[in-house]
Amino acid sequence: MKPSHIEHIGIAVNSLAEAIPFYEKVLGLKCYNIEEVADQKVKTAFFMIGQTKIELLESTDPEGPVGKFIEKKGEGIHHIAFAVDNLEESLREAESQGIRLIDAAPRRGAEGLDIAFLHPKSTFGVLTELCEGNKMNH
Ligand code: CMX
Repeated sequence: MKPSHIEHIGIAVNSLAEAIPFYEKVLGLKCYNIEEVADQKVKTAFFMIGQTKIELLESTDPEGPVGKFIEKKGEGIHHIAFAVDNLEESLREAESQGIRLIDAAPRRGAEGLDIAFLHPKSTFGVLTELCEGNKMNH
């Protein structure tokens, strides 16, 4: 599928308000967007660094994916997202290579991207996201 770049790295945090100052004041990045993704039960904050974004994820529900992750593992890297040109075809390719899909078909994620997740148990412990869509410049 040849991803063009790492679109974003998702980092689970207890609190956006507490984590954002590290990225802004210590690293000197700018938070350009805060967005709630209701169906994923998260609030997200985005920073751009080169072609890649950092996506901070605060859970809005302990039973959501990030709530469960933090409960079990604590704060930390939650997923890595690769930008691909044809998401549907990339999913079929991964499936035919024996990768377990969390999303059998693309769905809409934060920032208007089409996204789909591959299960960490078939990707060596890293929750892997494939995404296709707008190339935003911030
Ligand atoms: N990275 C690595 N491993 C993870 C993981 C993660 N982010 N989340 C869970 N796991 C591990 C669990 O620790 C567990 O391992 P063990 O069996 O060794 O204990 C295993 O995966 C399966 O866990 P599970 O209890 O069966 O499944 P969960 O209910 O915890 O769900 C997952 C895990 C990945 C299927 C679920 O979180 C999911 O569907 N994620 C995709 C959606 C998502 O993460 N959305 C949030 C971000 C949205 C956004 O970016 O906008």
